[in-house]
Amino acid sequence: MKNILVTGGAGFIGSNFINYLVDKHKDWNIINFDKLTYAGNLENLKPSENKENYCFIKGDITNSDLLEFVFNKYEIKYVINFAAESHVDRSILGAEIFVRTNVLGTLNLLEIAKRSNVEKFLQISTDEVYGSLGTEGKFSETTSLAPNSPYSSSKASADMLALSYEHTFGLPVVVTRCSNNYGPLQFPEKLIPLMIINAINNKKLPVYGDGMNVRDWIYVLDHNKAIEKVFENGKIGEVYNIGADQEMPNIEIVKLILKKLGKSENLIEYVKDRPGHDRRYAIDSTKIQTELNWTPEQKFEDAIYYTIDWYLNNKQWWERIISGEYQNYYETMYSNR
Ligand code: NAD
Ligand code: TDX
Repeated sequence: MKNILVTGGAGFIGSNFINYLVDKHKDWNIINFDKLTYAGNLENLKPSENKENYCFIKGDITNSDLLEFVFNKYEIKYVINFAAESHVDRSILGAEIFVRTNVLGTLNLLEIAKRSNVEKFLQISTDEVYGSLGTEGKFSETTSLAPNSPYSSSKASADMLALSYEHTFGLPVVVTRCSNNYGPLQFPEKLIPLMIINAINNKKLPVYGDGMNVRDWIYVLDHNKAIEKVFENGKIGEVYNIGADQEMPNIEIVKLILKKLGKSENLIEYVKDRPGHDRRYAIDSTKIQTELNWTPEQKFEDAIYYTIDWYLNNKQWWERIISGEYQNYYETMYSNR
């Protein structure tokens, strides 16, 4: 059995990762360690919760004592670190928790992983560490880091710390940097779920600036299949970019969502731009494609429709979140334990 600590496994990408892998790799014992912030949701893990090779522990990656206990108790030899504060707009409102979780939390994990002789430490990072592009070019693994938001700065710091632990102490670290994800279970603060839910509810769709900022989109399952490849075969000390070559200006996505839902474009509202808003991201993923034989399978035009249908068919999931009821429920449940 491989005992794998998956941090942040109750969030969007982490829960999709666990639900995808728990049956596929029965010899992977998945210990999901998550603080259950506003973004963590145990309901995401319904397909996994009764599996023998899965368990959940509520905890904060900045808590050394608890992590030390978990590493010893479960004889952790592998770490996949998804845990993070992940929303750029929130980092503009308050950066401190981003530094605490994304930087100090990652450092804490690295220290304990070093002491525990971990055999692989996979740091889940983002293309935002490279900064912003003009109309031409793509980010490669050798592009200099130039993060612009408190969020991306905290993620870049975490990347650098992780790689420094490989260089200095020989901790077997690998880093992935992925583009914007979309799909089921994404928290409704991010562009695609927010726009789908507002359109369903006939509320205004707030488009920042001129709507021409470009993101490079990847379906969450394609990202997770890439992480699986890197976890199994990625070379120690290396960085792998992950992307699906699907660049889209925000406004085109918003219009596509409205069209699919049969709603009027009058719902679009151009609002004040995000401060320091990165103009364009585009990922060159040649390295993972050639070295690890990974290719994205989903086309944006198909998977966006599947995603819209998922939100249409899972209203209860997001209604509980936007009403705040769900978070209160779990806080109460855990404080009573
Ligand atoms: P998310 O916000 O949906 O989930 C984050 C999870 O981490 C939540 O379950 C939360 O409870 C948990 N968490 C937060 N602070 C914690 C702490 N101190 N200790 C333990 N758990 C904590 O985020 P996501 O979109 O699933 O992103 C997951 C990872 O992937 C992040 O590291 C993010 O930077 C990275 N990433 C995201 C995208 C994207 O498009 N969403 C793209 C590239 C990389
Ligand atoms: O209401 C909105 N209106 C709007 O125009 C929101 C929430 C976003 N936007 C724009 C800002 C961006 O140009 O849409 C684009 C996408 O925004 P987000 O969904 O907030 O994602 P982004 O800022 O690109 O960051 C995401 O991708 C990289 C994730 O949140 C990060 O965790 C990941 O690292």
